Amino acid sequence: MGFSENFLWGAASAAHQVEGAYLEDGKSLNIWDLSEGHVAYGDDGKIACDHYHRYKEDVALMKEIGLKSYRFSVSWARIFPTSDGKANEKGIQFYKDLTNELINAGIVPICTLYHWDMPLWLYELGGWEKEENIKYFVSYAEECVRALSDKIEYWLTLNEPGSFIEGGYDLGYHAPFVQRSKESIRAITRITMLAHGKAVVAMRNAAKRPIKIGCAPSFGVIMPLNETEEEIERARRLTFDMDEPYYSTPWWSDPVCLGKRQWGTDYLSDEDLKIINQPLDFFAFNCYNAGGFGAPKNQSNPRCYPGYPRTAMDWPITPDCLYWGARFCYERYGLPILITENGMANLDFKMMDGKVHDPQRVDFIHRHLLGLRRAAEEGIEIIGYQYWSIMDNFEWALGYSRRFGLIYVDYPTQERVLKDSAYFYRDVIKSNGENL
Ligand code: IFM
Repeated sequence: MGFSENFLWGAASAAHQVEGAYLEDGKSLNIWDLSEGHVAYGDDGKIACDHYHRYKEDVALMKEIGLKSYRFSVSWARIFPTSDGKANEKGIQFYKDLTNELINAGIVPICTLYHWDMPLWLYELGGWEKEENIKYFVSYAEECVRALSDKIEYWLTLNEPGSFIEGGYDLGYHAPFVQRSKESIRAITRITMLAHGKAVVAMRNAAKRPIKIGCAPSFGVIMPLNETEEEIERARRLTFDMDEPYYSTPWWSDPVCLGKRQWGTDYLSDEDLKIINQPLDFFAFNCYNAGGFGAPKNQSNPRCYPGYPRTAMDWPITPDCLYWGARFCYERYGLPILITENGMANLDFKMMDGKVHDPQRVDFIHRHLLGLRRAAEEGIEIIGYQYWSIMDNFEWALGYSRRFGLIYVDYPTQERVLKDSAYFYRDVIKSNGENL
């Protein structure tokens, strides 16, 4: 048995990376709208892929690729442009329209609530650094679910909490571009975990019908160097190792999914854990490669040699990461697996024949899906795979200089061109992965 019958073959995006329309229909500024001086080439997300205006054309392209699902995020500042608690009808309408368009095209919507674009007003009130602000996330989650749960079954609370805390508050290269002490980072971690837990409860209460909820942390699995039991156990242990606690998989997922306190006993109380550890319907994760290439700590790495295959992000290509990631997470968390992001940046351009040939991405997708299919064949319950990204977009601090899309975007004209990988993915979807 390979991929399940209703496997959610999809692709993903995030509001700030594709929408543009940064001040339209009542939207207010978010923390990434003030990225001047922090983004390569002075790029910003004001227009991005203009998806806000072109969503119909984009959904038609998704249909052409044969997507069964599409993961997008809601722009919080479109729904609540100020702190006054009044939802912006025009903002909500956009997501209703997008959802209807998807459903009419036979595409299952998967909605992420927070993909890094905090409203500026909330940041000015202390953002994730103030516990009393949790209520704003809860109201926002409730509002989205009330408005959209008749059509949307799959929900994700936070995208890659490890990345936005590390990038935004520790290293400072992502919005809000600040650097805080380790003590503050612990407080922010606790507050975002509580926000997740409280939102899950509120979402289930607000839903018009039963909904499925997960969270989308990033995951750096450690892969075994061979498949002996001993080596597999070593990799499993290192994957969930607490020696390097910050932003590792269990740092987030053990409290959230197991109700277990990690790296220190002081900052999550028993009461906190009860709030944080809400039942989830699936374990989602974003995975681009294996952390440390699977090498034992402090040892030279046989997998890391000069000229090792890498993407245009300089990230190593480690296709078995999806197999080991799905396997280890399924064993540990016991929930069906949803891959919410996996993909590669490539040096794509439109060629003389007017097409975008991206053999590296075709090969990347092919190899990663073979690993995922192996996991499915071994009985791991996997409900879907979302390629990152549906289209080239605003890659945060790197601006438009990195292209991850299945669809090429020519930014000056906003022309879209399906890349070879989109046609390859279409055939994979058509055969439910049997052609791999
Ligand atoms: O573009 C990002 C996305 O927003 C979050 N996950 C990683 C992607 C590639 O860097």
